[in-house]
Amino acid sequence: MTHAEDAPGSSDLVVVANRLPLGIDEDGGWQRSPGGLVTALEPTLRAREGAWVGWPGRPDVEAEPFDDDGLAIRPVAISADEVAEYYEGFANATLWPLYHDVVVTPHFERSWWEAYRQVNERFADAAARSAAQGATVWVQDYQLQLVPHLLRERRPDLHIGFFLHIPFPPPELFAQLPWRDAVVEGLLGADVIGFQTAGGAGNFRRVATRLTDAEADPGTGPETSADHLTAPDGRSVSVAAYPISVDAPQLDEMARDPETAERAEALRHELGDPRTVLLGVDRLDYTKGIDVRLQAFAEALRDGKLDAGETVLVQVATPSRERVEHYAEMRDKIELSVGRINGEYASIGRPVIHYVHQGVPREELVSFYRCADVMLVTPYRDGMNLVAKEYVASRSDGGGALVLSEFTGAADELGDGAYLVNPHDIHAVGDAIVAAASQDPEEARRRMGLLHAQVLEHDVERWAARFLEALGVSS
Ligand code: ADQ
Repeated sequence: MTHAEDAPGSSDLVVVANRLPLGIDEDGGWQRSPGGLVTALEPTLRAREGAWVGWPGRPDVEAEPFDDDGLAIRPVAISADEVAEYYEGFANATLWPLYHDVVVTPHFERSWWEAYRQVNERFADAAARSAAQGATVWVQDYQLQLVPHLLRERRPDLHIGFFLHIPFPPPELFAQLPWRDAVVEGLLGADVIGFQTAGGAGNFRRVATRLTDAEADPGTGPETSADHLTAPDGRSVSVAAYPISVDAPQLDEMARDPETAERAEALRHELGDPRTVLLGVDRLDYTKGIDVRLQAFAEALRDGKLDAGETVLVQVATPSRERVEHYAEMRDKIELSVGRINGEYASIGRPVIHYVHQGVPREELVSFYRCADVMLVTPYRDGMNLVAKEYVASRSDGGGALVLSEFTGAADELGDGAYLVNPHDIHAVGDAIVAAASQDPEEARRRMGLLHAQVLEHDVERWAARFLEALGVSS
């Protein structure tokens, strides 16, 4: 890593995201934090002298811009108060619950909104300084919804894209937001606005045409299906679904490694060689429906549909947003349920639920996927859900089964091979788990074959290429 020699304003492609692809650790050193987004965008960014604008992940750090192997890193500083108000407050206690069907009650606080606006201004300034004349800027996610408009005010020459990783709610829920007009205006600053699903894109079109003077383009269909809007300032804005995915070829390769199969077998042995292994992998978030699957599992044991001596549920939950009130409460509830169910159905040395409140390294995660007979993905609402796609990408062996909530974005693409469930219908979730655990091997292979092929063809690289193409960047 060397300090940037480039003057600001030289990048032809700029990604703006809440977090940088590198984070500052406790000792002040830079650490890579590789995620799907980074993997998908890095080659294109490096090929185009790209820049990444984002927060290094620690409050009150004023880091200098630098060049990381051809990628310009442009850190944005966020103070401890702003972390509390912009990030934990407005992003994660206002927008997150509001956009996830109000699963918990959103808090509306004017001071949080002010902080959100201020931090969005700072990101827009940093993006404006990084982008070359006529460059393309791709803004990511709900933390930065005001950036497209703020950036257009500063730099009308830019091509601006925005992608929302979480659901966009229907107008009836979005209307609760006291600052709804400003958020819609913020998003309409983009040339291309991407959503995970056609449903999210339709919701946004309805919101935009109801709350602003934006109009659905005549000739491209009714307001819910037209893929272009005319913004109040007369610009044409494309609004469409770009379902995100995973690095499927890499997962497929990792899963085919004989060491993965060995580790999967060892895991099963460590679990007591049960007949059926059920698996949940999530950030510990109240939208993920971890409570749903625990309850459905407990009911199936109670009703004798699953045998406690032959079935084990492994729940791996990554710690998440622990300073946000609803998260701490939910963690307590889940841990109470795990204790109760084990108290009821486990025997000494043989728990029925193995609960881990930790992140797991990627290789280990793939071994878990290979070990699981049934993957449980039961969110109340989820933009996409990458765990579902990672699981099926890892099952080139044709084994396993996916129980999938119909309220995930992934259900739009994986509905044919998965056991789709309504997470509000606990009884139906239990029945789906039982059906998936006892499926006929031939039928199982047919279903998994469909799922695996779908995700291998529609991987994250294709997602990024499609979005950038819509913005006029060819890969
Ligand atoms: P998330 O809400 O974080 O993402 P998800 O799509 O499931 O949800 O991605 C979670 C990622 O974290 C996966 O890659 C998974 O492997 C990893 N992970 C989870 N628990 C883990 C553990 N214990 N150990 C290691 N890794 C773990 C948001 C939206 C989603 C959308 C994504 C991408 O909420 O709907 O799919 O962005 O757009």
